[in-house]
Amino acid sequence: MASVYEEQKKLYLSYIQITNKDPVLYEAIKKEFERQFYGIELIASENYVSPAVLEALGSILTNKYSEGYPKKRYYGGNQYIDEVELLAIERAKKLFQVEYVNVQPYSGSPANHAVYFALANPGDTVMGMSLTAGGHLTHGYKVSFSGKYYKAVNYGVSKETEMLDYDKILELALQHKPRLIWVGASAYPRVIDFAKMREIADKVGAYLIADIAHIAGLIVGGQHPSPVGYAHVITTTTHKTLRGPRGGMIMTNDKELHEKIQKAVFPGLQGGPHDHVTAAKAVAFKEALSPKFRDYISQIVKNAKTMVRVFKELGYRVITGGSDNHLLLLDVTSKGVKDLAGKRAQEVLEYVGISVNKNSIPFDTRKPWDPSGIRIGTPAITTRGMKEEHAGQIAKLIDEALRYHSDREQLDKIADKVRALASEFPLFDLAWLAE
Ligand code: DSN
Repeated sequence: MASVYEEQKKLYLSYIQITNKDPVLYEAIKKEFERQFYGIELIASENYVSPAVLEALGSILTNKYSEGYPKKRYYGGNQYIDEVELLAIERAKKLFQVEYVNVQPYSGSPANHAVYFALANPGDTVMGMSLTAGGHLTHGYKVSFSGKYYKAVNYGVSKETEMLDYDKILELALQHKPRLIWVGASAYPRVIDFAKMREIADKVGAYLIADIAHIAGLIVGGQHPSPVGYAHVITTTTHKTLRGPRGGMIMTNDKELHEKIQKAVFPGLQGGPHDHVTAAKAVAFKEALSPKFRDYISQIVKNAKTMVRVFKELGYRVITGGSDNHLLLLDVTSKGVKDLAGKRAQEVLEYVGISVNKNSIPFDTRKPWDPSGIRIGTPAITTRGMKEEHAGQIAKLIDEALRYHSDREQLDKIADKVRALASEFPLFDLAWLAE
């Protein structure tokens, strides 16, 4: 019987056979396939798309220019592109239970940029979670456009609980009276209280913008409360827990805000939408509407909780003491292994075939290029079919690799174990094709 690897490789090579005419590119893609197949992917923002999403991304829809919106385009020949975009919009509306959706943003940062462009003027005060506490660059970080063109005030987490401190956020909001308040994070393992954030926004007359890029899949899968009804505007990417193509999206229930956002996306910031990506978004939304997706999302959370438990048993400090979602933050310095912090941990784990990213922890005393922590996410391993027992095994492999980080012989043995575990799980869930 063919191994999982052989079956998957055959399938994948059939996708990329056309690039075989360009051997240099073909080899690079093939090697990346092998890295993905034999490796264990724990970067919390990454995932594996279905073959149907890949097909849509590779479709002839990439050939078309379609500036404008359905039924109101600048160029001719858009009758079928309109069908594709309307399908994506309808499915997104159903999935998130919202009234208005713009599916054209190229990714999360452009989506957020469009919200600033629509609802604030340069120089306005805006508030968002600080990058070091787990926020995103576009929520007002100093090197991003959001920190350069706007007066950004950052909120963080409580020193005791390492969780969002809503009293402090209110205090800051009352003091600075921001026009926009961003809520959402890239490295926050706990539930976000959107209702509380809306109360704060209302007290100062600010727009509340929820950036749900990381937790969009959890929201539609029933594992995190929705910001709908609380946030004035919601932005997301479509490629993280939502498991679609790289892309962005903006949602609202307010017609007036929607009209401003439409103008901000096009012609304000973008040109022609990427119609092949819009099609792939439509595919991903259909998949996310299926009952199977709810099971997938609930397994993501179970896997993250299992890892938390095992790491704690192994003596690590887990930031906030746990996880309610798809990720956890580990203080790798907490075991006291000599010469080990986030940077070395990321490198050594990469050596054994496990991908994570180094990450600052709240109130980190170390620099961002070599912080104290790593961020670990379970969306990708769960797509491959891994369950609690495998999540536990992976946590133990991580611990071994960190403890033996200077012992090449031991690391090679761990790398073999990682490869053996990964090889049992397909990258392509062929069951999606049958549905
Ligand atoms: N780069 C993404 C992440 O890893 O969370 C955020 O945009």
